[in-house]
Amino acid sequence: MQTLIDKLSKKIDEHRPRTVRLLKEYGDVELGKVTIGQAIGGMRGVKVLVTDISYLDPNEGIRYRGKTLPEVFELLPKPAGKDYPYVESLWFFLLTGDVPTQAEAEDLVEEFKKRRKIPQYVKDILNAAPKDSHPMALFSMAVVAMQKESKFYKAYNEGLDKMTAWIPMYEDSTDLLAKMPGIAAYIYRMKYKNSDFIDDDMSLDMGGNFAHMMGIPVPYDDVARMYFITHADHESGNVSAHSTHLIASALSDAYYSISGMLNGLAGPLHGLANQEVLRWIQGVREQMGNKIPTKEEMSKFVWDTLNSGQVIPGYGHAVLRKTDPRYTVQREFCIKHLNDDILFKYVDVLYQVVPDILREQGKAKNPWPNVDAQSGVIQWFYGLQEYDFYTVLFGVGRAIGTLANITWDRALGYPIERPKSLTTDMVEAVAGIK
Ligand code: HAX
Repeated sequence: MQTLIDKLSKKIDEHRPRTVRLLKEYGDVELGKVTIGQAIGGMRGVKVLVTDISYLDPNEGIRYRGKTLPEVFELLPKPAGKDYPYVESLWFFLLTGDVPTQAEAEDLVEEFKKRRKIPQYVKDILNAAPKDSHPMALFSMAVVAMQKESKFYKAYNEGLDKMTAWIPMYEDSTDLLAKMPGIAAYIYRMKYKNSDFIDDDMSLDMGGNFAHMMGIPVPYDDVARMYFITHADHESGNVSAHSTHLIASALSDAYYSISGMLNGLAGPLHGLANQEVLRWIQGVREQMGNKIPTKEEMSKFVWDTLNSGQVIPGYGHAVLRKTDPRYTVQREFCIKHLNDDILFKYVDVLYQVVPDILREQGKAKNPWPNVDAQSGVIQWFYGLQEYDFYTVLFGVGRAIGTLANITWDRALGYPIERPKSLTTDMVEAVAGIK
């Protein structure tokens, strides 16, 4: 673990002068302009965030620290005999940009184990929640309940030093990340398995222990590793990443920030889309009486959905303009492991018809599938069929990237966020209407 914090410290020292120089000497250089369309239209494409942890190219898709997802899967150390890397090793990679050695990854796995015990009061709070609370509301509640553990908050109250503020942020982030899979599994067993909880197995890494605590057998451990890594980061402007960054910019700690991140992720246009995809496919399946629809039959379902004013969940994207590589890695997983699965066949027929239909409809700028179109089917196949839980899985994954980002935010001293708003009168005046 010392290796990671030492390495990170060195990286931060090397990086800081670049940010300082850009601010001091080039602070007035324009990165772009802002149109009225962007101000009213959700700030699409406005370049106002700086991060080195991931970059989303509209035509290529996501790269973490310059690497594509298949490269990340290939490069990061794996547990013996497993196909997918230690999730813990992604934490090391996203923070430092360096691929950890097998020994460094395994050290980190041990460090995470020391931090993953869930406080009893969190379990008590979850147990006391209404039985029909959404799992995302429970997850957010559990995370914010742990705010009292914050080392950053404590350091702030003792007089925070700007140069070292990233250290307690890093500590909180590691503590929280280590606990999130266990909390997720607790929520799952409480809500859907009659509170028949399964104890932590200290011999297992994050992915392995998560599968164990969920009560889902091998190879679900590899599914969990693949899923958490695939969902970890998508640069900084999406709702979950931006909420985390925005909240942390007020010097709120990691617990407040990640609870807010989960609230944003819970929206149906963002992370909840994976649940919506499954709900929608199940509706089609019921109507088809389990028969795999022809392309014509599926097209009719898609048009009916569009004509009723709904979006096709799992399709479209605010930035991407091609098939999401996160969809592709999961599709390849499905072709290898669940090629005969009926729901995968539904997803496959959808892939054949939806892009053409969305193009014909002419509204969506991107007719291609995103990450959420495929992920629920994999979970369903391995027995996790309570689809309103799916966004919780996304939340565990997304915490990795967003926590790495807010650790760097503190390291680089990013200030409180405060864009400017105008009134409609003012915008009309700029437009020359008034
Ligand atoms: N089905 C039907 N219509 C769609 C569509 C879809 N999948 N995607 C976009 N459109 C529509 C929009 O609703 C919008 O219509 P209006 O002009 O009537 O408002 C129009 O096409 C233009 O939208 P856009 O510029 O292409 O897309 P946005 O940047 O505004 O929105 C979304 C991006 C992802 C929210 C959008 O594509 C969508 O609603 N997709 C379905 C929900 C979904 O899959 N969300 C998950 C996205 C990935 C993610 O964040 N995961 O967490």
